[in-house]
Amino acid sequence: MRIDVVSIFPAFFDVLDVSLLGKARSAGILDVRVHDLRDWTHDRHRTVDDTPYGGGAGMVMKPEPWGLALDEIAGPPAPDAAAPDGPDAPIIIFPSPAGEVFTQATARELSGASHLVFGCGRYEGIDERVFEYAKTLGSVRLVSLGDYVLNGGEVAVMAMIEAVGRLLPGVVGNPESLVEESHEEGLLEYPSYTKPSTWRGRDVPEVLLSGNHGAIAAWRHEQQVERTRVRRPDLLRETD
Ligand code: 6GU
Repeated sequence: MRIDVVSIFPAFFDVLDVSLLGKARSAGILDVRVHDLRDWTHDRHRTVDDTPYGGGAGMVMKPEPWGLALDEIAGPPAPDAAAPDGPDAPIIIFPSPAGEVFTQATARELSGASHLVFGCGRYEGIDERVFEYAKTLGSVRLVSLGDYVLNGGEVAVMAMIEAVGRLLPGVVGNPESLVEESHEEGLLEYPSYTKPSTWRGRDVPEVLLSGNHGAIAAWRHEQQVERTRVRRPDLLRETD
């Protein structure tokens, strides 16, 4: 999978070189390219923002550098109007607290694509015409991590890249661990224990030492349902 990231703080993405995703990059499973939006400016100050039309607080990211960056990374515009939806067209993702919420289902969906482009906004946002223009190059999604506000999209995009990247074949050693974890089956993960069987006066639940695989599976499922009911009742309602 190829992933392009456009940001005015490319250094945020230096940590992609470490850990599991670093290995996926060296193994050639994940080709991540991080770009500095200012490389597509042409003035002496490498300006990427300006004051908002209509007034109001803060600054808005100018459309011109974004247009040039997207042309180079995701473009050129397809002569055929249907092409942006074609199988080779990139998915262009703009992290935004005003977007659809990113879930494990979103990560699964994006992990099937061959080319993702992330456009990280800062300041009060990006000129709205950039989103419309991007639709001529690929399929566009505005995606939020949840109902709180970050200063910019970079941290959100790091989270999305990790959630998507670990689903690519060969990135996580044991594919079974992907199926059993939280959110894959609409439930939270069951509790885990390791040796010693007694620690500081606390015992590991008896059933886990029983060797009875049926009873263990049933107990784990019960724990998943109970935890989900207590911590995330909204997840249970969704599967009704
Ligand atoms: Cl994707 N961006 C920003 N700036 N804030 C957020 C977010 C994204 N998701 C939650 N908060």
